[in-house]
Amino acid sequence: MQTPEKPTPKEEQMGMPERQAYSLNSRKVAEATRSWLEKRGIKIEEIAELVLFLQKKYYPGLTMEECVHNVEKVLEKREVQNAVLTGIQLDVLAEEGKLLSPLQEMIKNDEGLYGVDEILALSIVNVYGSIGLTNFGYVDKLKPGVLERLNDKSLGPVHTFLDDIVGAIASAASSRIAHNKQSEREVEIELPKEPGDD
Ligand SMILES: [Ca+2]
Repeated sequence: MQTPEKPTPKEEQMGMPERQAYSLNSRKVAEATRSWLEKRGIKIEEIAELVLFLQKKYYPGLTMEECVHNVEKVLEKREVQNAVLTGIQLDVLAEEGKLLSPLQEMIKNDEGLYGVDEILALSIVNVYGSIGLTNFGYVDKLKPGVLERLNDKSLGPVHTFLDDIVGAIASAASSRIAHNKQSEREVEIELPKEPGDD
């Protein structure tokens, strides 16, 4: 709910009306994230397939269902939602020719020396710690599954930011799995608790 903010003394002096305070609607941000990924042709299952590709050699019993669940958990994070919305917005604006030159041409042509797309994606990778970084580099190099499609420039749409974002979400979900599997293992072998472990 937005509540009007009291005008500052200066505004009152100038006869300005009460302002609407900005307040963030978290649910809206989460919904917009899901809906923009979908509009840009990305299915959660495709990201989950990348996770399975990255993790199956470490956890042979890992299921697609677990991968989907971990992708969903990553997408609940605000840092992730912020990066998704920012990157997709820039892709869309570049596609429509609405950015200012020379940024317009750089993003449209996925200029090799640009690199801000990768930097933005790192804010997703870092959510579950630096172990996601290795996976991020790995998928960026191999471009398996959905990443191959996103990198095919002949198809038309601009995905300069989206390819890194999708790779980053898969990498973060992989880190989340690794962290959780480690905790499960520690419970299984009943490691003695250290003081203050609870
Ligand atoms: Ca890129």
